[in-house]
Amino acid sequence: MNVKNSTFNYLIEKLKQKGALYFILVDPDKPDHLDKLCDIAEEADVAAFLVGGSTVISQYSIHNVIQYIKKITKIPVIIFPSNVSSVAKGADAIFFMSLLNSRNPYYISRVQAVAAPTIKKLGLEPISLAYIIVGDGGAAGYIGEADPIPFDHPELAAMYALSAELIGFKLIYLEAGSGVKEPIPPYFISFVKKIVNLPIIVGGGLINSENIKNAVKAGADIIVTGNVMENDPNCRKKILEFANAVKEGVKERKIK
Ligand code: 1GP
Repeated sequence: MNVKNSTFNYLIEKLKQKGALYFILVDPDKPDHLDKLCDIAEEADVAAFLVGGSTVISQYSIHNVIQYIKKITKIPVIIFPSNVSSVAKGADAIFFMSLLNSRNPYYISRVQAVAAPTIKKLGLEPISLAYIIVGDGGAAGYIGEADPIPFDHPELAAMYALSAELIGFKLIYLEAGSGVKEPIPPYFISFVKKIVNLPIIVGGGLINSENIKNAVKAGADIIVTGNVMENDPNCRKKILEFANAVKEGVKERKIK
């Protein structure tokens, strides 16, 4: 892969231009309304599709969803893996992620060792990502055997995020867990943002424009929504609204 043309470089360039980006997460086991999501994504300026989920059943379903998205749109597709079984061909990149606050070394470094040869063989672009689970943590926290960081201790997340930056990770993902009732509060995001220079992805429980705008205002660089689009026949309207909320959040940021 030519470094200049990498998905990571494309995202960083786009982030510089726009100030914040919007990603849509597709669970390959629940690809409802995927046609509608793909149709509207370019108009909404969605920066990437993430494909994955904590309980993904098969490599086959991931591969099918990647192929489907790529037939309809040119938006990059990034695998958001939960295990070795998520490594599939056809994506533009894969988050090569370590769950930093897991209690189990498997999710910190061992699964990465098992997956690395296949990632290399398939020619997937790895984007190193420090995954930090906070708040409820949802299924990701349970499966990943995490010690989720409570919302009243953002300094603990900042310590993990800073260590990730010093190690050389390229992105931070603050994850509240898919479908959780409470998304990451703005003060928590701001605290981490002040400490690290890496782009921060925020996801989990962001279900309306207000949540999204506030997260971006607080310093989130990339917003991810997944669950809220599933089973929603009005998902096209919602995508446009959410993409607009990301733009509004950038305009209202105090620290640019
Ligand atoms: C989950 O952060 C993502 O890994 C998205 O969460 O499904 O709650 O939008 P939602």
